[in-house]
Amino acid sequence: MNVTLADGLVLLQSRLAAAEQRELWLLCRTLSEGAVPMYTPTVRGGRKMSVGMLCLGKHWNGLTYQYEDRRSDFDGLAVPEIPPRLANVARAAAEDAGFTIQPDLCIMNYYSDSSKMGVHQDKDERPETIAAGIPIVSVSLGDEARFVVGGLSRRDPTSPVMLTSGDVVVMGGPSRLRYHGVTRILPGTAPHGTGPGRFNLTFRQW
Ligand code: MD6
Ligand code: FE
Repeated sequence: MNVTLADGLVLLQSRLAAAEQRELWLLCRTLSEGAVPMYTPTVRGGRKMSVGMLCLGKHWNGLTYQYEDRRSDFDGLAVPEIPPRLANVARAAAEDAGFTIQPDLCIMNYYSDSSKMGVHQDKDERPETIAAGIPIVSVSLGDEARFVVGGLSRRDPTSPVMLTSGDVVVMGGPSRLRYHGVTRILPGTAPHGTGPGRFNLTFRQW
């Protein structure tokens, strides 16, 4: 079921069937344990994030907040391509929400029981992409998460949205720069064949 939460902010509930969730979970786990593995980023200011991260297509550098072809803030390895299977999921979901995206990068984050994501705006993509309202497509797999979404000012109030495995959020148009974050993970809620923990994949057009 598609729920429009605000202009340009669409929640596609149960977008992925159970078998597809399991297939994508396995793909994420395989990628995160591959030759270019998932790692724990240290961000500007020196704090470690509580999530594991693996970028595909382009690497998001947590020290410079810029995208690059090699992980210069970690091990210098070249970034793996986005598997076409994953890019297709993002393109189709965006279309279903009334948007078009050519995803050329994906940030895969792994949440354990205690992981969180502070409230932030996603504004490190090209100014032209952001100005055009080209969306970010977010795919959730595994444990349920309490996602919070606010307005265009950090001071705006936030509302909680529970994201379960197989849900997709499309954030574009006038909602492209909304503040949002993840305040908690609900351990033990992952569907059979996914989990433990949660993968979130955000597909972006640079
Ligand atoms: C998460 N999601 O669900 C974090 N960003 O774990 C995001 O940060 C996000 O869901 C941009 C657009 C949609 C999102
Ligand atoms: Fe985000």
